[in-house]
Amino acid sequence: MKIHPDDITTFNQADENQRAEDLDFLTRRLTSSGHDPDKILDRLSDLQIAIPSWALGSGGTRFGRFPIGGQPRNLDEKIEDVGLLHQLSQMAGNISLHIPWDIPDDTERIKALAAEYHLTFDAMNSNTFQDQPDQKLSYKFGSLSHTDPFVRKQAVEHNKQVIDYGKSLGSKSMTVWLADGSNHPGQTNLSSALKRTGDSLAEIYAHMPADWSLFIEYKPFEPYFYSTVIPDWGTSYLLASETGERAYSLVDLGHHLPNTNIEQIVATLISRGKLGGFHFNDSKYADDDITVGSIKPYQLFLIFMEIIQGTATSPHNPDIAYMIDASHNLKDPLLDLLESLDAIGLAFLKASLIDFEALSDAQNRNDISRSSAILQDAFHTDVRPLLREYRVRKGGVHDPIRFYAEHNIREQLIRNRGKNTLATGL
Ligand SMILES: [Mn+2]
Repeated sequence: MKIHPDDITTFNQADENQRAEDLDFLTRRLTSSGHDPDKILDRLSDLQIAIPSWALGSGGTRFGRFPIGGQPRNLDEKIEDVGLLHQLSQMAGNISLHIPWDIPDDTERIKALAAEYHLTFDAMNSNTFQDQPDQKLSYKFGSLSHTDPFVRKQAVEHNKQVIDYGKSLGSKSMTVWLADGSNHPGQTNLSSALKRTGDSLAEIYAHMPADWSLFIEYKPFEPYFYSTVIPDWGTSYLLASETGERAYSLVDLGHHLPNTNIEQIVATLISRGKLGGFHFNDSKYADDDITVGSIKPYQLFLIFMEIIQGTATSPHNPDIAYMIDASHNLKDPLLDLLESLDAIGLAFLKASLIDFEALSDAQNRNDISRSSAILQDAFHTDVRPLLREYRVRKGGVHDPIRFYAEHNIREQLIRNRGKNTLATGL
């Protein structure tokens, strides 16, 4: 669905004066403390967040699924939905495809359709965590780490095929999230499984074009509950280092045990030029995949602090590929993604306000209370006027969540697509 520019203008004009007043107040504050709001907005413009093709429908749990109407029925409609998110928020200019859930029937046509919505293809995602109906060998006991060389070969071939689809769509990277693991002590030889995984990754890496990057995602547990072959950033870093220069670690916020200091992991990986991708979500207990910033907004702010600080000082770091990796069991997925985009934008803007020079000075003097005052000052600044201004300047709406509700977008989608639709995904 494309929103008519007149509707955007009318919506934005409604409270233009109030917004101008709010922005003026914030701009004066920022300018007086040495910030250039225009520069900050330019950097926000570079922060485009990929939306994965599986996040647009209702997810479920292993206990049940409660679908909502108007879900995208095919890849065309998924692109349409990401296009809508981008048109409203101006922050979601990429789509991340999952194969085989979203195999493009005609890559040229799909590429052209995405371009119509000003979207490009971000990292491709492979799937060896479930068996497909036409699949010869099962992944029940693993894929890239499997004891049987024929299963490993099948899994490697699948990953190569995903790269080929990505090549024809203009993607430049591949994310491997490997579910392989075990449920019982003694079920697998842990070090042999890791060795086999490294060998399989090397084959996938060798298939990538020279300008591609490989992202290696880690996760401590689930779907398996005793061991996971790539459980943590250390193992991911080890594999990335051994696989090659263009292999990087990927940090998914939900893939950590409770209370892990994720911002420190981010800092460490960036310092070694090995943070390639980042998956946003939030969680209370485990990999809950809920709305970004809804539980731990301060953690998100601290992560952006490390990203801004780290990428400015680490010369070898690649552009980080950002994606929202959430699933939506109760909320309207599109609304939830808009909320997540808001949270990301706000955390980034707040972290941009940190006075890094003063912070470094305070750190060198071991002035702890000054350091924390600098962070608190940035974190508690209401930067919403700046985010609204960014969107209006770029042709989006100042408040995508309100626009979505007021224009009854879900009702329109249900009218166009039907009430009983099911999107591919989990
Ligand atoms: Mn992820």
